[in-house]
Amino acid sequence: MGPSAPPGLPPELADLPWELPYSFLGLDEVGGAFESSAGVILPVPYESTTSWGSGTRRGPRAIIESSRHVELHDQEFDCEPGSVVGVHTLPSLELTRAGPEPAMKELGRAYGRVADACGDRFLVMLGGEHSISSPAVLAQATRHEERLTVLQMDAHADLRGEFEGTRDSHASAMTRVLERADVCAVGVRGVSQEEIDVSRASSGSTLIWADDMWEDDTWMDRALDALGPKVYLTFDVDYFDPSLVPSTGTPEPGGGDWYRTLRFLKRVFAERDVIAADVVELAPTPGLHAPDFLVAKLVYKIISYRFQRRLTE
Ligand SMILES: [Mn+2]
Repeated sequence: MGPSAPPGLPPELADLPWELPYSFLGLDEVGGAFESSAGVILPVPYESTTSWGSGTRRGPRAIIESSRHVELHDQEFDCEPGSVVGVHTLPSLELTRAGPEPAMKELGRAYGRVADACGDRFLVMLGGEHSISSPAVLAQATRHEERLTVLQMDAHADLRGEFEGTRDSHASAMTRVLERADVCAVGVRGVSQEEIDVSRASSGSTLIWADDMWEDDTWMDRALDALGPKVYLTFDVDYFDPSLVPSTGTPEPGGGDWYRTLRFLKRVFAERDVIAADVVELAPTPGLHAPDFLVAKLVYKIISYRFQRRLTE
């Protein structure tokens, strides 16, 4: 059988020009086998409380679809990180529609079981709206003795007590997390006075303003100083300038660019133990592929940086 022949196919059809498998990077049963993969993708197309633009439930599919067209070769590492480390794509988790609270409970339990099954593998959850991050962080927090730091790449602080009647909103995602972990938010440029007050009153909260990211790179040192040894990375794609990623619910002008962001992430992964990650809030725009592709490549870079030592050996 050819390397990308769909599983279960009659052998006499194996040599037909089948498309790449529907999986992250289009890896086949061999390159993306769970057993041998160091990276695992968990799609969670959950959307319930998005306040303005919607469509994040289509995010995971757009990221995976785009990732099939990303070049496996990475010139930074001069190899194919995806082939070297292996990336397995799980099926999408379909959470209950009975409301935000039962859905987040269900996700917390499911995520915990996935994390257990993954063991040392690096788990990357794809959203979906940002509220899915807190059950994942809380599940990871119970699995590590040291207090985690959440590195939150985001235009927003998400520190509201509750938003539109629910504490399980994307806008209060980090309020719940702060009870169990420290949070360093990078790229922030759209916050309420209430959120600034919450952050200032909490020793575990650090805000790195997008406004401070342009003169020089000293913000990278301040962010790294705020990170403990174990880090959970949550990446809300509205962190990026909307000229790069307009496909998101609450786009804010300013924000991260591509190379500066990669430089920072590479340092974070080199200098801290990043135990898991999520990438959320992509709301694909029909006919506009560049943002989907950027986010797919970002996820690939995140996985590559996680294993940068292995790739440069
Ligand atoms: Mn945001």
